[in-house]
Amino acid sequence: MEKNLKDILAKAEHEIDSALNLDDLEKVRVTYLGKKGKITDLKKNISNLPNEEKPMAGKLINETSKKIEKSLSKKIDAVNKEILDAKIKKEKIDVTAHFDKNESGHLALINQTLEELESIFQNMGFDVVEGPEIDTVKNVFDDLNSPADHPARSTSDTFYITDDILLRPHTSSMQIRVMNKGKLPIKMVSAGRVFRNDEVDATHSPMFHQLECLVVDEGVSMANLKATLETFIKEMFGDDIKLRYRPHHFPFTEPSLEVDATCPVCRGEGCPACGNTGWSMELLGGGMVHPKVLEACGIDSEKYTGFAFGLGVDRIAMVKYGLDDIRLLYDNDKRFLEQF
Ligand code: FA5
Repeated sequence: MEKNLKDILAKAEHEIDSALNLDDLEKVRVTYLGKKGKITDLKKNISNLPNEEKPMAGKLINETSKKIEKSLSKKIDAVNKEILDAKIKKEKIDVTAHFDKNESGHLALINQTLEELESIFQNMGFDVVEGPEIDTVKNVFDDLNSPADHPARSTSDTFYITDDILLRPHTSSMQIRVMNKGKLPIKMVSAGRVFRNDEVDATHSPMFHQLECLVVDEGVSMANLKATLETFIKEMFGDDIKLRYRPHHFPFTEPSLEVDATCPVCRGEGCPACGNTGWSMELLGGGMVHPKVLEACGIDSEKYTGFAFGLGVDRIAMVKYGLDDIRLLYDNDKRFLEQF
């Protein structure tokens, strides 16, 4: 019996040593300690032994069983540790490894342009004034000398909230708000969103941005308007950019004009961006403030004169960044946005 148990123990320990994984070890356990295992069989046979051999046989079988259990449990711990180590190694975070730096966003192109415009005008001594996107018919049309039958007043052009309240279709209502404060002289710009029932195309959007400029003082002339525009355009696009003035009509300025600039892509040579004209699309409308507008705001038009213009900010951004479609500014296409 003793010799048999020693052989069993030696064989079990060899199998435990050679086991590669938990499955192998389970097989060893079943072979020796399982319900039909070799040690279990021996335990069952004790009752068949002569009485005087039973105590010694029982003691030896238990000792062998305990040794196999101990070796098994030691090896199971070792295999489990190996598994854990391998897992940890695989999941280890290498803090020295190279990784792409965090992606961070930036101001939308239109906001970059608004900031640049405001900063240029601030450097020229203009106040930057904020105003509401929802305004009154009085500020948007009446006090700006717009005739009752002006097409811009119609509901097919302008978004009304009530008969008297609307989404401003231009920033010129800010002229009225500032002049009504009664503080002279005035030298201000005011930028923001405006809304029109315009069909969307490459150069038109129903929501776009304007920057309004207003100067009112004694002796303000068309020469001041031209000088301001030319200084601004050089700051924005460079020295070799010229402006083209075309006569126009606005109810709130007299005389009135529209302004284009040398195409900044080809610098006037003619290219696909400007349709080979050498000129940008229309950038702004302006003129000398109509005396009736000054009077509507309680300003003596005999003593004071003024100039005003309204700049299409989206179009300035298009020209500056060489964009051929205004929708690029609003599509939120990451491939486009990442370029700026
Ligand atoms: C006006 O809005 C006048 N209030 C401008 C003005 C101000 C004149 C002060 C005199 C004195 P106009 O509708 O032309 O004018 O618009 C001005 C500029 O806004 C245009 O030159 C153009 O650059 C831009 N613009 C007009 N409509 C759109 C549109 N749907 N989408 C994008 N930009 C537009």
